[in-house]
Amino acid sequence: MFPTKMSLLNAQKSSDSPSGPSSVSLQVSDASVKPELPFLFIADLHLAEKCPETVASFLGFLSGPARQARSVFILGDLFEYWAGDDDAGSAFNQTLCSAIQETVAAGTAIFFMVGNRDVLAGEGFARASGAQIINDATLLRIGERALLLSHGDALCTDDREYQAFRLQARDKKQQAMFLAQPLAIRKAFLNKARDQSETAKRDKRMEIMDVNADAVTNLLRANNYPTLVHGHTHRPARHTYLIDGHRCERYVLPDWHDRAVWLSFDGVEFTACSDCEGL
Ligand SMILES: [Mn+2]
Repeated sequence: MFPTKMSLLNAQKSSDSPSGPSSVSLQVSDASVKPELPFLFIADLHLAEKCPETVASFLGFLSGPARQARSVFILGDLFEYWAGDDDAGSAFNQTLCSAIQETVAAGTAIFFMVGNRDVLAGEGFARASGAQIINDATLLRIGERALLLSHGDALCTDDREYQAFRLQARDKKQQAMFLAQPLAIRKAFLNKARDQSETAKRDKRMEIMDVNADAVTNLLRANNYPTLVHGHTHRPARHTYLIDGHRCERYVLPDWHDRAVWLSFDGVEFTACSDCEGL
C-alpha cells in the first residue's frame, strides 16, 4: 500500500552547529491528486543559456516523467546562477518558470531548495514558477520513512575556504547589499565569480571537495537516523552506514550533462533512472 501521508519539517541541525536545533512545520502543500505516484529527486542541473541541451532535457523531464510523479524535489543548483528575483522575467528564466508552473498546474507539487549557485532564488522565483521553497535541510516524512533532503554543500566541511564563502553568500545583510546593485552588475559579477570558482576547484584536492564523514554522521544522528538525499558533489552513489546501531543510507544525486537524471522513491524503495551511473 502506497503511503498517502507526507509531511515536511525543518531538519535538526547537528549539535555542534552554532545556530542550534530547529523544528518548525513548513507551510507547504502536496498535490495529493496523485498519491499513488512516486516522489522524484533531482539536483545540479546548472541550467544556463549556453547549455541548450540540458535545458531541453529539463523541459522534457517536466512535460514527461515529472507528470508521472506525485511531487518533484529540486535539491539546489537548478540554475547555473540566479542574479536575483528581479531577473525572473528574463526570457530565459521566464521560459523555465512557465514550464515549472505548467507542471504544477498539471497536478505535480514541485519543491525547490536553493544550492550555492541559485542561493538568491526566493519568493519571486516561487511566485513565477509555482514551486514551493523548502529549507536546507528538510526532513520529509513519507509514511514510516524519514528522508533528509539537503543540497549537500554544508557537509563539505573540509573545504574551509568554501564554507567561509557559503556563510557570506547566505548572510541576509550581504544578500541585501548585493541585491541593491543594478542587475547587469550582479550578472557580470556572478559570471566572473563562477569562472574563478571553476579555476579554484581545479587546484583543490578531490577529497576536500567531498562531504566530511563526521558531518554526515552528526547530521544523521541529530535527525534520528533518516535516509539522506543530496547533490552538490556530482558524485552519484548510494552509501550505507551503521551509526549507533542504526542502518542509514546516503544517496548522492548526479548532475545533468545533456540528460535528465533523477532518483525516484515509491514510499518503500528508491530507484534511479537508467542513466544514473553510480546509483
Ligand atoms: Mn552546488
